[in-house]
Amino acid sequence: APSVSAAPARTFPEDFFWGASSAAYQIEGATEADGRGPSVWDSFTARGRIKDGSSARVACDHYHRYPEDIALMKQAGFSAYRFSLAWPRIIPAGRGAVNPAGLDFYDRLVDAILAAGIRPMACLFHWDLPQPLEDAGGWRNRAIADAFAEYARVAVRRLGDRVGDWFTLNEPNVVAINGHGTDDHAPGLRLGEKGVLTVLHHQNLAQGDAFRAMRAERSGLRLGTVCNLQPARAESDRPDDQAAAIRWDAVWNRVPLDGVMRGAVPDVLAPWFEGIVQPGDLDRIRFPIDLLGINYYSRMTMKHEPGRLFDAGWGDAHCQRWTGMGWPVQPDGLYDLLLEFKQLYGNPAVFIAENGAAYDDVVTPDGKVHDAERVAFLRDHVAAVGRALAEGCNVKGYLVWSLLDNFEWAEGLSKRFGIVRVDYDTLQRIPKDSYHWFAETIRAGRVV
Ligand code: GBH
Repeated sequence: APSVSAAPARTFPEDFFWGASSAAYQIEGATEADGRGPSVWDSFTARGRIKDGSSARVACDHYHRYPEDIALMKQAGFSAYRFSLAWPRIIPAGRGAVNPAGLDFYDRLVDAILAAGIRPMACLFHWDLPQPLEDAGGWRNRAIADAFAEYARVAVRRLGDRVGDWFTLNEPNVVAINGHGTDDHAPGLRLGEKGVLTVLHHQNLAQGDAFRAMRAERSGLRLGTVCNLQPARAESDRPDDQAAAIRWDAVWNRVPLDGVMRGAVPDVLAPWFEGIVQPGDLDRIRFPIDLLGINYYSRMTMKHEPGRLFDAGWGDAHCQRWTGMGWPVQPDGLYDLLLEFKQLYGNPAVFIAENGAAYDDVVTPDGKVHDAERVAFLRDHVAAVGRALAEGCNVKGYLVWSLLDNFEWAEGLSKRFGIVRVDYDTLQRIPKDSYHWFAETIRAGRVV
């Protein structure tokens, strides 16, 4: 007799896309191959700023091993993959001469992704700024907008026939704040509030120019950007803590979002923006994007703390669960953020462009990684996305950070975010339990 038991219902629609995100500098290695120029992260590393003393010189050697990595994606049933293009491979001096060998690599990569039946999503800037541009003032210099738009045009000209989804920046707030405010990311500056907002504003300008350059170069592309959004809470009801949380929310979340979505800067930051925004800038910054990538890791709990940027410091999150980065585990923050975004910005299409966690994984004697904490983290966050979908949020996909363990910026190789372990001695890939869990969830279309 035919079985009467039906499979449990899907919670995610058939066309919901699943996969992973990565960044060129974190996985490729081959930093001196085929005419690549130096980036600010090579300089930062050379200055001894990576905590475990490691470098990205080899990293996952994805530059040579991408076929194996794409096979892992295919096996897990990925329908999408977001990666970044290395500006220093494509235009080694940041502006001017194009390096054909750099473009050739992405050409091969894109063809391999497509051959695996996966949708390639390209991001133009995931932090590896060409060092010669930094020497010319980097993001502090308004003129960088021109160089970025030119780079965008070059990339789309070569790859736009096969890559339909283009993203400009990854987390401009982290570049501005960690790179130019608190000094823990390249280029390693402490510029104060005005400098941080200048760097944010110039990224917004460069992004606006790049959108228009890409649109002019080729029609029919889906254009978007990727923001790290962390809902901000005050540590207490005290008015000065509340005000600090509002200021920090404005810097962290609103400047990037209100820039592109509304062509606006938050009122609460007006005193610091004095002299930075020139006539016409806001029209250049605003752009009707097709798809917004949201990176979510946790909420922010802020308090009034004089002497810190914008007089805002990190408060006690009152959380019971923490990742190996010391970040609180707050899946409800993702649900709240998606609902708030829907309400504030009119429910445009979004996807989760990054979400994941580092833990101290252990390899068992038989070569397995039972990363139960990562499985729980991902399960809770995917479930939060499912609840937001059920509330009508326009979420199109979910990409995990990351497929592979990789070069975690200032933390070096010591922090592992992958659902696949990378043995940095042999470069062998070992799928963790979380990889198998993710594949199962993709197949079922619901959290398993
Ligand atoms: C992303 O940035 C990057 O895009 C990616 O390259 C990186 O490898 C990945 O995440 C993992 O780090 O102090 O507890 O409030 C992450 C940006 C900003 C996320 C700060 C965590 C602070 C958490 N991060 N945020 S907490």
